[in-house]
Amino acid sequence: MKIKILLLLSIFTLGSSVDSQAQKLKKFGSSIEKKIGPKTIKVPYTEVVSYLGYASPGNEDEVKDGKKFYYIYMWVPAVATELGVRMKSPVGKTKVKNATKSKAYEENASSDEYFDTYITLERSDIISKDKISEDGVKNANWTTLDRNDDSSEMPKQPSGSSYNSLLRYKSEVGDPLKALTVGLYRIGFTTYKKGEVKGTFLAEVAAPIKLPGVAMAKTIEELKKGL
Ligand SMILES: [Ca+2]
Repeated sequence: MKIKILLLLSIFTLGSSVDSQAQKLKKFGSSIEKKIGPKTIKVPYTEVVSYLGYASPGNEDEVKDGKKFYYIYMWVPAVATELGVRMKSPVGKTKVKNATKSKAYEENASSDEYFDTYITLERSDIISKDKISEDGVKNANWTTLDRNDDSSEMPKQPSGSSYNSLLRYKSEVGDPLKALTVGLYRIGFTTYKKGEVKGTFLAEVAAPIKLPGVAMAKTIEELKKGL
C-alpha cells in the first residue's frame, strides 16, 4: 500500500513538474546563431520590451476582419536589421522582468483563462515623428510585414497544443516595401479565433541591438511622451 502511495505521489510530482516546465519561457533568441561546444544556440535579442495584457470582450483596440486586435506602437528612428515578436497565453507563472502591465491584466492576473494567440508586424507610412498623432495613426496606411499563428519554439498551452506565436522579421535591404526603415510600426496581438476571447497574455517585441531612440508604448499618447 505504501509503495502504491509513493508511486502515486511520484507520478503526481512528475506531472506537476512537466506542467511547470510547460510554462517556462526561454530567453528570446534572435536569428543569429552561435556555436557553443557541440550546441548551436540562437543569440538572445539585446532589447526586449514586454507587455502583460488581458483580453476580454470590449477592451480591444480595434476589430479587424472579425478579430479583436491589441496594439503596441513602436517608433524606429534608424534602419533596423531584425525584429522579433512573440506572444503567449496564459501568462500563468511565467516570470517577466520589467514588463508593462495593463490595468486589465493586474485585475485578472490570477485568471487561468487563455486563448489561441496570433501576431502581426505592421509598418505605417508615417516616417516623421511630428506626424505621430491619434488621427495620423487612424488615417495611416498600414502594411503587414509578417504574421505568425503557431510556433513550436514557444511553450505549449495548458491544453497541450502549440498554439502560441513567435516571428522574426529580417529587413530586406534594397526592397523599400520589405526593409525595416525609419518609421512608425505596430505589433498586433490577436487570436486565431474570431469573436470573443478571454485570457491573460504576454507579448514581447525584441531587437538584436540597442537602437538609440527606439520608443515603444501601448498607446500613441504614451509613445509621444517617450519620444
Ligand atoms: Ca496560434
